[in-house]
Amino acid sequence: MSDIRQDWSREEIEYLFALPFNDLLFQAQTVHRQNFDPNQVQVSTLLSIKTGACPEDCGYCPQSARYDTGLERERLLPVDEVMKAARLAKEAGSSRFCMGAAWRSPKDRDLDQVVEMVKGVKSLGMESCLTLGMLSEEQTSKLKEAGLDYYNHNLDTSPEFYGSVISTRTYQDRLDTLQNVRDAGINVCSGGILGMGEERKDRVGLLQQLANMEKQPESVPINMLVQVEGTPLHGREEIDHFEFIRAIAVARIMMPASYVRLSAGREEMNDQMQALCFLAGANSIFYGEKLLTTANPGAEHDKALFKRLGINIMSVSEDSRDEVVGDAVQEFSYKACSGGHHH
Ligand code: SAM
Ligand code: DTB
Ligand code: SF4
Repeated sequence: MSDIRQDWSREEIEYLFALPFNDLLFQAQTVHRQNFDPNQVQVSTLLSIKTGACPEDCGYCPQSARYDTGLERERLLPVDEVMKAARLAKEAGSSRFCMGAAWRSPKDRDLDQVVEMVKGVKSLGMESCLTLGMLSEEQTSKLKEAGLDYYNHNLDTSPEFYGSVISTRTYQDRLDTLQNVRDAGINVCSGGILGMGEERKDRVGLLQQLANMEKQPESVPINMLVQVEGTPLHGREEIDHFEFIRAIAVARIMMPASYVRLSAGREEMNDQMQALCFLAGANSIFYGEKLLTTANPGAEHDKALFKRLGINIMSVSEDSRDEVVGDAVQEFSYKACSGGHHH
């Protein structure tokens, strides 16, 4: 296993970003192999449990009430409807079910209903994940008690660029929620969005914030902005795909034991681009034809891609950080050499 460092300077991160592409990918893949089975990818399925009419003003988001994006708003879904979707996700091979709500933060009565959803998902033998906005200490302990495995709350970008994307909550608000999640003993899922018009120094700043946290997030989603008409960020210049792959590689090197998730934006990526992201150390994706409100590649397409690349989907029991390091890696190399899984 690689050493985990939490004292990354901006200069060091800039240096990684500026490496020749092949050197950077080689280094990232080397770190990746020291910590994970390189041919295994964790898959999570998303469901929007409460859609639209959000009071926040996140400039990228189709769910903000401030932007006319043509999105139909929906109330908090009933528990049985959520369970139906979770069962389908499990049948499709997903090991984690992630439920998202367009809230600034959950109200207590709503949280009780969400607690039932978490218990339901757990009863299927799946891992549970939520993203509901800001959480207090009291709320995180309630969710921990319910058995919640992961909480997603993104820093989105660098502290410097943040203010030009969101004004209704501060960077510090986000760090506070992440601290509450960490203190409650829930796994942290936190990452950001690239392609919002930020510069490389902002991508550097985001990764520095994530890697230098008191404990690195277990899961780091790297989203490529999904441009939605009506949002302020619609029409921003797209990020160069090689720069995106570089960011994945740098995240992998800086956070060697974290799952780096190739998140939103895969609809705009061809198979070769995604293959390079996996080579750069991404080892998790969202699986299923919808993210929260926008399109994602269908499960059939992803299955076909994985087959072409020789990638295996991680099962629920394998989806645990302890089992994919050390011995598991050794055992896998042996299997690979014996040709057992080759077509
Ligand atoms: N409302 C909660 C919150 O923002 O804390 C939870 C749901 S919110 C939709 C979850 C995350 O999705 C955001 O933090 C953002 O990083 C990501 N996201 C939202 N819209 C996006 C878009 N158009 N493209 C890429 N990522 C997006
Ligand atoms: C994350 O980082 N990406 C996911 C999940 N966390 C909640 C959300 C992506 C949303 C993309 C826009 C949409 O579908 O509404
Ligand atoms: Fe609301 Fe979350 Fe969208 Fe921001 S990202 S507008 S908080 S749903």
